[in-house]
Amino acid sequence: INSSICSAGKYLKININKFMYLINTSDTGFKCSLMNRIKSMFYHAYNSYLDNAFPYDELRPLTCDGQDTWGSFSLTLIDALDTLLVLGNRTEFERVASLLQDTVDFDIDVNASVFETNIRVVGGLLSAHLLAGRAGMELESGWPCSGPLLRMAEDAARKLLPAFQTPTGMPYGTVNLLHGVSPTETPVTCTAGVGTFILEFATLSRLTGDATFENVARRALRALWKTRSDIGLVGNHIDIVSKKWVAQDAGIGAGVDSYFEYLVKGAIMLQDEELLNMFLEYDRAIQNYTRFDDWYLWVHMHKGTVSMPVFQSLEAFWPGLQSLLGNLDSAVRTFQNYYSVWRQFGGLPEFYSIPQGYTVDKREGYPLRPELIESAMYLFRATGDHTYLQLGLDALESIERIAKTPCGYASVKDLRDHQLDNRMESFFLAETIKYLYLLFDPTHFLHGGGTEGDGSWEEGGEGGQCVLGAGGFIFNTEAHPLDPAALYCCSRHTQDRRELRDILINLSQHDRQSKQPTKETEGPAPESIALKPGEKKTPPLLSCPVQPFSARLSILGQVFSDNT
Ligand code: DMJ
Repeated sequence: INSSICSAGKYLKININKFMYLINTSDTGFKCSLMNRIKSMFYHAYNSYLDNAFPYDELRPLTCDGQDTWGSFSLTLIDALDTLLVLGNRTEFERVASLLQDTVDFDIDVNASVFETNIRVVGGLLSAHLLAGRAGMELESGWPCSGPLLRMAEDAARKLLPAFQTPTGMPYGTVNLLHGVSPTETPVTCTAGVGTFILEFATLSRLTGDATFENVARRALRALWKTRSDIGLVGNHIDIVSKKWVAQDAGIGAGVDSYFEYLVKGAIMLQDEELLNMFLEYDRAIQNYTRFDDWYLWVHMHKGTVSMPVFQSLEAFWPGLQSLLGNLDSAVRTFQNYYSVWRQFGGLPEFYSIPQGYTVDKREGYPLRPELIESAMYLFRATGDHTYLQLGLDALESIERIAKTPCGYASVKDLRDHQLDNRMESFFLAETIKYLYLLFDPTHFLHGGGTEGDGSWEEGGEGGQCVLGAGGFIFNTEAHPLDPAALYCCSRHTQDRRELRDILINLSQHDRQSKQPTKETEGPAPESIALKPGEKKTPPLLSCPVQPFSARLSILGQVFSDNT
């Protein structure tokens, strides 16, 4: 990866012009130095976390120490793991993958956010598991349908399952990892906290063959869908037991954002029309009631009247999502609005009052969020327009200038005077830096379409190869890439195992029957196999017609030992 960025002539020839145009320089080393600056940014924060904060969840960049925030599972290290590979550091990726296996324990008496644990921990481990082949790690037989990081992800996700045991199927927001949901737990969950599971949970189910995870995520999504208002909108917080909307502001930002993101990405990853149709119906209402001059406001979910004419920095993922759906014109215009706010402040304030054109009281901070850079990455990929690279440069400069401390990068408390907070959220390494790097590296394997064998997985038998990465990657909402091809391969693998189980059951039943003589075996000749009128044909036990039985034996070699 390093060499493709900095020295491969073929690659530079394609991309130099874009950068000449952008930075007005003929120095081909500039691109290399830009990539290296992003890497330096990563390692400044990452090394500082390891030196001063590990095994705590987060680094405190002003006091140079650590703290537990979202749990007690070295969150920053889990969240940053796949970024190491994205930046090309295979050895550190491998070291940290095994360090985490040795040190992280989810059997702990900690109240954890179901949402955050899913997107950061389950998502981070799943993506690292899926990238382990590409990292050149030794893989256990059966990978990607099994492996130590997958087992860790499953372990973490199982701890979240008690939260879904509710009358509606919509989950509680918090769960104790040891004891389950507290009897005093509030039933009020934000919309994103109900609808942001399908990517990770379907991945888990399809890799492991245990449908439980996907089923609970789908049940929650369907329950939420039924609660939409007559005008087709959802609010911000819902009582997951009574299904009453507690906060009735409808919008695309905080509390809701990743619900919409997961309907779209879930539809793409799982080729699922039900999810896409849900999103499209929401989108009609969103465009109708909340969009004004390509800004998106907050409105009352039942009446459609404006409740908050505010832009929130979390909403900046939206143009990227629109570009995934092909709505480029609208995405570009909305991005321009948001980028104008970035230019005004050198970052995105958490809230921005659209009528006043200024920050909102107590919401002037910029905690180094990724969303605008994320959208820039998608839009640059879709359009090739250098505006998006310019945003990347602005972000790099701004973060270096405002947020860098001797010990890492600090959340900006107030964009007006650049006061800092003693916090570096794990998404800075998981998302912000990853998207920045990917923005400037359009040929990176994560941009999809790669069939270059690296990391491919031999399915075995006569079925041919299963090439990972062949269908591109879907990023979860914490920027952890998931590989749809792996889901497909492992679903087939599970199907094969089920078929084998059926064969074994059938054989053993047949064996028992043939040892106990019955009337049929002693009696008249068997009946004709022709169907009687009105009779339906039962499907054969083996419904996969192409492979000869000998090939099936070799696919399932662990189970049969061929002694002949
Ligand atoms: C991340 O944890 C995720 O992107 C989430 O969906 C929203 N907030 C942060 C980043 O801003």
